[in-house]
Amino acid sequence: MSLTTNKAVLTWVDEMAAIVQPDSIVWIDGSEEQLEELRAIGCSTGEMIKLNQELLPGCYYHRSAVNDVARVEDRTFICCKNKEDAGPTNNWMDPQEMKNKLMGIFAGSMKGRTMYVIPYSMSVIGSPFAKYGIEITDSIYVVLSMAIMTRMGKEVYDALGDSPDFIKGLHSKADLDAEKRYIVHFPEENTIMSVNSGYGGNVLLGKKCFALRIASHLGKQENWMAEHMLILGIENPKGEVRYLAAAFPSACGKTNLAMLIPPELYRKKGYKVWCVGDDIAWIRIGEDGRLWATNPENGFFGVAPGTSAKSNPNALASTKKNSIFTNVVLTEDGNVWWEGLDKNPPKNALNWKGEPWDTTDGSKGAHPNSRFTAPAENCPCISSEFNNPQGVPLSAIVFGGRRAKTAPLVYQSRDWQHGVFVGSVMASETTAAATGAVGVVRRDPMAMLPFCGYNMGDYWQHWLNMGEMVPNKPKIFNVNWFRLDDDGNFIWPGFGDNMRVLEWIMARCFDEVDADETAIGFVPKPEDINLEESGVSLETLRDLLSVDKELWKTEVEGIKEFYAKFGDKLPTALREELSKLEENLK
Ligand code: OXD
Ligand code: MN
Repeated sequence: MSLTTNKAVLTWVDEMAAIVQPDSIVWIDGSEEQLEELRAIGCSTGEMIKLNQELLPGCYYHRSAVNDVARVEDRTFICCKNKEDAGPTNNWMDPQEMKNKLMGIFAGSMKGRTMYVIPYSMSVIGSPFAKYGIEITDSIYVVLSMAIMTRMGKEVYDALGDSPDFIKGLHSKADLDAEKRYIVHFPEENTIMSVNSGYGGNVLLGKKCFALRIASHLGKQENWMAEHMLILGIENPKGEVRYLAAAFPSACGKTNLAMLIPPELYRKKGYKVWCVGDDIAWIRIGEDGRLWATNPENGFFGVAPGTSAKSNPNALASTKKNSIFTNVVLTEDGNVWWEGLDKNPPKNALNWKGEPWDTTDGSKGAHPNSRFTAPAENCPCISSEFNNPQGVPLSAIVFGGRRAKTAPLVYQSRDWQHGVFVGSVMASETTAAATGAVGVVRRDPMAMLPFCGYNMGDYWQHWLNMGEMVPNKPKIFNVNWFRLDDDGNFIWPGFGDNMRVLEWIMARCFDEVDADETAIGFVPKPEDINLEESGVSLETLRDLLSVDKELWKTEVEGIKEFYAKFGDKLPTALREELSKLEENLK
């Protein structure tokens, strides 16, 4: 029975059902009874495996197909009417042509299956940030995961009322045929279609597809921002909490930073770090003229390998109940394991493919992109403001990447416009750490390269415009935890010690500390970074903060080449900033 009388919802669900032809339709209401029923069905078909409920209460296991374990950027499309609106960094196809192609693939794809209709909200239902979506899917794994990752259930229909203002998402696993796998966005129609995949990043449509690609396009029209950023609060010994949002490309430790545990010396003084979000920030202008941010998600979809009691105890604790594990090792006693969890790989376990797995053969037990899907409320350091409908006020925005030599440990932009420039040229290098060889530079502006739902040049202009609209702007910084010495070793300890840098960033935001101006922006006076009990000498810190003009001249050439792709869409302000940098390096 449908749970709504909303005509736009009913008509769209009817139309989609006529195409995919399911045997039956189930309207998801979000109740525990219904979810429990779906878990039982999922377990009976093998789609889900119930884990040891004493060790991991409420936890389940899932495997995706062997050819379907990651986001597929080459098969991800932005289909707007004009190709130029998608820009040089997105795949594009004419919307009608794409729909014709997709309809051929979706036709009859749910024959013999049940179609689930999931109502969900990104952000707290009814809050100024909230946007609603409906996802149609033939996967129980998707329903159960959406129940963790979003605010899901019939309250969404109550909030939506008669409005046609919701994001339509159609997903079918179809045959899991990699050649016919498509993740497609129609930003002008608020529609997402995903087919032939069952991997979370491609099928939990609230996440990258809606909360970043579609939402970035909405934000441009409605004067707000959807960003690939973590949000955290730093509580100082006076009990004041100051917030920052930070963007890093995938695999730069975003979840670790979001859940950072300060070094003992800071904890003793009363410092705490609170996690508001680990992946996505929606940012709006508050009535007080500041930028306010919320995490639109309700859970974490984190990479399992490398997550341990040492690297990220908060993330690990988050997975101990009501979580779903995908493509990790399944142990004999219904527990889970992955590389980097501890040094005791289990015996008689099954690897991510479901095969008996023996550590002596040298193969990995968990897929490197295996995941946990965990409720945010499980996180020991979740912010008390996580559910605040107004979000949290941002004092700082931080960009970062993985650079072997070029970028110093931290620097501050001179102003908002310069900060947008710093974000627009963000990059990571693939480093062969063992040999110290420096790899290829991949530009990933604002960490949004795979997630911006429109022309990146227009997106930068939107950032610049937002700066004009916000009287009380956050300060913009860049960090690099990954500087290498000549032998290829990391110089900065990272992890909890990154707190020392965050402390300086906040001190700058509140005019509590001075800085040195360099060609690229402001860097800390070395004595202003607290090195007590860090094992890092002042000499090493000086080195970490140094700006090598010759390397930056090479960087300028790389930026010019990258910017050239955007033609007329490159905002003049960014062209100016590049000239300024070039001038400063003379
Ligand atoms: C993610 C990503 O999965 O950025 O969050 O790839
Ligand atoms: Mn991400």
